[in-house]
Amino acid sequence: MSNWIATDEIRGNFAKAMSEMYRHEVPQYGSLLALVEAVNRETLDADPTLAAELRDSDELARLDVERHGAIRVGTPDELAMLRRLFAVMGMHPVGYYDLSEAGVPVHSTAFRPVDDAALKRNPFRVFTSLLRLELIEDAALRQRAAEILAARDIFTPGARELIATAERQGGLDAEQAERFVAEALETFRWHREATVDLGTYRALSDEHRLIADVVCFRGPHINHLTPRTLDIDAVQQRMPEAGIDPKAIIEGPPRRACPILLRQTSFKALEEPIRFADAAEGHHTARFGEIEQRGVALTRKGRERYDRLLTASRKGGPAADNVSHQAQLSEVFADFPDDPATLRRDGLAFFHYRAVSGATADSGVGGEPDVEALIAEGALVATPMTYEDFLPVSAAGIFQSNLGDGVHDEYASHSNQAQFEEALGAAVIDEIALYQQRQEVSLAQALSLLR
Ligand code: OOG
Ligand code: NI
Repeated sequence: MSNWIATDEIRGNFAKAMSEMYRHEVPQYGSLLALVEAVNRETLDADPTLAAELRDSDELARLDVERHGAIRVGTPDELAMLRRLFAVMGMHPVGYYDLSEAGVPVHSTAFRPVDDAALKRNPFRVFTSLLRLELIEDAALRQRAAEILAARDIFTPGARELIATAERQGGLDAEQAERFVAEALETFRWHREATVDLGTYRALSDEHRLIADVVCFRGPHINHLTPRTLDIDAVQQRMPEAGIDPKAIIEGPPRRACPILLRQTSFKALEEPIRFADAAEGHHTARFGEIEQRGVALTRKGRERYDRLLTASRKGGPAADNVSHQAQLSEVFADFPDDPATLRRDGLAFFHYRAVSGATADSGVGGEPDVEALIAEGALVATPMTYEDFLPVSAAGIFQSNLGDGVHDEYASHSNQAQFEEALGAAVIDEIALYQQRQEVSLAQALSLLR
């Protein structure tokens, strides 16, 4: 056996180091964490059943730990190297998101743990976007941006060396893992100094604020971190009294008895002082804080229904405020089943199956197993499988609320997963196939115990 440090442990240490760095860099993020902690505590006090459930599933201790962060990079090489860096921490590219339709010139994936044990240990993921320079219409500006990007290296020599070592050895020992976390962290650090003069920054920013954010700095600063909240509606409502300016609406599905997919909200990005290469002083807004609340993962059929209802709810144009937005959503989503049994029987959501210890099966074992009968007789238990990914419409809303006014029209481009995967140097994992597989494995294991 090797003495390599588990990838789950490296990921946990990295997420912790990133959280500390970000709290130091963006003090308002610390205020958000304090608010989330207070709301989580009050929710648990008011709901002993929920508290017991979380305690039984070992969730309590790491409730306030971040669930995701996000970065944006400029070149295929940067993306491909990030894939190798994240792999050292057991994080792999899952899903493809095209944001160009929403006026954001990027496409993205999420680097995240994929198997049950790793997700349980620490689900930290990084939403990673690649700038699509080809969408910049002005040829001279496109060329200039490409040159600036070609001149930078967002990885330290130490990080490059340790990634190669991990690949060669098949892991890192304790000393190497500790150095790796410190070196990898450098890529995500904020730089107060831009690499370009103010004029270049302005030209890129006028094309799209996001282009300036990606191109003008030494690295892809982490632009937000996102802890988990047990009551996103309460945090949204209480942000102003904590001195935090929230985005207008909570993204995603409405509040449900049986939560589905992902609900998110953030505070607006802060204006931060920048020194430009020509010694000019200016400002840049990029960094913010976000919170998330996750529900059950939907099957393809469930997801299609979600997308259809979400589109229907947007027909009337944007709501005046979050309260009316949520009311509008709830009305439309009345058509979506809201109890676990129906979601499961209608094939709308994914579940984990577990054999009840000591149970024996009276129904159907030997022949074709009758899952419904086994559940009804108490031999088999199905629990909702948490959604681990992102939602493109929600992501676009998060991007836009943090890019300020001057929202760009839709880009005349199509989603291009093949181009993204070529840049990445690998195929992205299909998230639906992954949930399906985890469900099948859990069911097969449970049934084999009942035989
Ligand atoms: C990423 C925005 C998307 C989310 O939670 O949907 C995102 C970004 O602003 O770079 O993080
Ligand atoms: Ni996010």
